[in-house]
Amino acid sequence: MDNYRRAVEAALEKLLPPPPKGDPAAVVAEAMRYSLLAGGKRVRPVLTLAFCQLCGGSWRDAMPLACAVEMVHTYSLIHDDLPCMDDDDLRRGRPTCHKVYGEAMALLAGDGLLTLAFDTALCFYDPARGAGAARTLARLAGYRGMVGGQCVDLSTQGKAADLSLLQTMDQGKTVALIEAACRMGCMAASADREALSAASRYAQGVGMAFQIRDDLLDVLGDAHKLGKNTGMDAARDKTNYVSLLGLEAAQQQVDAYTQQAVEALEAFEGDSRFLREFALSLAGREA
Ligand code: GRG
Repeated sequence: MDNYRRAVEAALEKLLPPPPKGDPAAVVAEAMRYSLLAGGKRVRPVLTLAFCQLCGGSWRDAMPLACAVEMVHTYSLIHDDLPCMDDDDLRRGRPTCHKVYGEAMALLAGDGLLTLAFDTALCFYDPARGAGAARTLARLAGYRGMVGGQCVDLSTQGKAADLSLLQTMDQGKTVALIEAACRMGCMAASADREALSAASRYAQGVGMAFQIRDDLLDVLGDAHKLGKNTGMDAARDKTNYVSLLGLEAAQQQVDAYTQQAVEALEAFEGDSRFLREFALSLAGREA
């Protein structure tokens, strides 16, 4: 885990170096770096690297695809924190991008990261595989994936939502990008269809568990450890798994989805111990 994370940090720094003096895009580049290099758990890029390794590739080869997913994720966090969305002032343990650079620049920093993500994915050493992976990322991050989930989220604010609507929202907002991360790792290793669909099943389990654990941490978590404010769903009158099911049943759902992810790994011949442990550790995460 530490190896993967360290390598991701180094690769991101290289892909988005400090702007040279006099660069007309210096402010937006600094705002992009401010959010991208602020830490974060790097869950999505680690999944890309680990799936590449599991499918018989060398994880280092998947690095551009891993970085592309993290760039899309960071753009979504910057935009999600804007006053027109969730209006948050703390992210990754720092003031949010718009608090430091202003709303217009934060919007552009998100746009800059989203487009840099595709530039990066398309620089994969095998152009056909790079294009295929970029398409997967576009589809799952787009209006039928993460963007669509965010629309459902906005529409539920202040209104009652049932379990089925919550699932639709979380499939888009959270699972879709995690699925992109897992599938892109398989694609980097030229894995077959069976592997891709098992990676999607793993992502469904881990993604739903990750989101429900996030709902639990919003109630039980420590804002300092999380690097973001807690109690936000209740303050915004948003329905989530905890408000619908209660704490205990919500954690049971986390464990059930995690088990589903672990079972999906049986389809792979390679050594899946890392991805198994990763899923289990996310189910009990504190941050
Ligand atoms: C603005 C298009 C657009 C989408 C926003 C990602 C997102 C959709 C909203 C952020 C809020 C949220 C709770 C999303 C669900 C996914 C999630 C739990 C994101 C936080 O991811 P972590 O915990 O964050 O991996 P770090 O900072 O560790 O990378």
